[in-house]
Amino acid sequence: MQYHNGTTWVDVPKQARSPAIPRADYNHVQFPTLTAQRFRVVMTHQAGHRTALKELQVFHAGAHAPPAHNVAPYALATVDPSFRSAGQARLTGVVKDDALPRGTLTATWSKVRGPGTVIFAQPNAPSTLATFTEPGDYTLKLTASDGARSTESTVDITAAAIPAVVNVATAATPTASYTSPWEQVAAINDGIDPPSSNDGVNRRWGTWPEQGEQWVQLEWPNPVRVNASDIYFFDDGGGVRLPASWRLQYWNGQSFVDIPATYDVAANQYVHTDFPGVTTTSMRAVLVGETASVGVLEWQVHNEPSTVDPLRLETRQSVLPALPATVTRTYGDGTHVDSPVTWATVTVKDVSKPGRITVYGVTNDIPLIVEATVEIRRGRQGG
Ligand SMILES: [Ca+2]
Ligand SMILES: [Ca+2]
Repeated sequence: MQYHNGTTWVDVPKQARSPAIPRADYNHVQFPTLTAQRFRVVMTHQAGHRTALKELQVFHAGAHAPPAHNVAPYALATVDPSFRSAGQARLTGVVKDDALPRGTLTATWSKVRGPGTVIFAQPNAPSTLATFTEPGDYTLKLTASDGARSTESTVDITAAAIPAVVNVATAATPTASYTSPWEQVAAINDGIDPPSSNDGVNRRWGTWPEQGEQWVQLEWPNPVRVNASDIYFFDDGGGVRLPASWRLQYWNGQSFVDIPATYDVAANQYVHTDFPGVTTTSMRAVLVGETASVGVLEWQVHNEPSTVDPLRLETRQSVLPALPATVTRTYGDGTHVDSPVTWATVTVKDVSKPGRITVYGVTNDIPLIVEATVEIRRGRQGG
């Protein structure tokens, strides 16, 4: 709660809240009597959400307000069960506070136990991506702090090893030549395995009533090198049928180019296609409907396995190492592709003594664990 003191907005002093932590519907705030013409409620959104207010009532209750106490923040560590990427977890934490004592609230993810290193994409965001450098059982901790008091919540995660080949489609942005208003192009790479080509449960991409040549497209923020596809066609037995023919295309930097391959057509299963590896930022599946419209329920695109050479870096005692923003992947045919990398957090304490430490990172888009050996030399800068 804030009021306008004639010059500026200031916090209403000594707010006693019931409940202390915000909840849906009724929230009661008592405070010593004050005189003002303008009151307002200042709300901080939960990460990834928005806030709405249904009703605000302000009273002169005539009663003494109870004393205001700083209540420790609320913290809940959870994972998104629908996120399926081996060796990684989508953390979906919740932190809340009574805005006392200073209106600040921080969230911090850390590892409690587990066989490997945990790389948090954003260690200070309640919702973030965690990557596990080794398979096994982990316990992660979300700490919420208001500057004076803190609360911890833990979550247990069993991590699998990161496979060399993954479905990179889920990291791409989908678009299409046309989408029926009641269908969704986001259906093509949402990671849901369809129960049949006439899926009446999950969202779908379809082009009814458009016929002829239609396409769906995947676009990646950084180049990927891929050599296989699994596509599950939509066929409702009516206006949307299997394509008469289809083909894959890739963006060569100037235009979409047909990929030579054998293109099978089948209902109620993934149709697998191997093709010569291409390095690209975008692919299209072009479907031709001769007497009906076409559609796709799910489209997977698989990368070629790649390696990243271990890095060797140097730093001085108590100076954070300059970890590179990108690393170079090498594919079997000798192709090199630069990939952005997220590094595990390195603190000044980690490099406080001369010696050697290993810092782990994970490449974005196609996850691959990267290892940097950092040699810590004696003496401070200039020493
Ligand atoms: Ca508090
Ligand atoms: Ca789907």
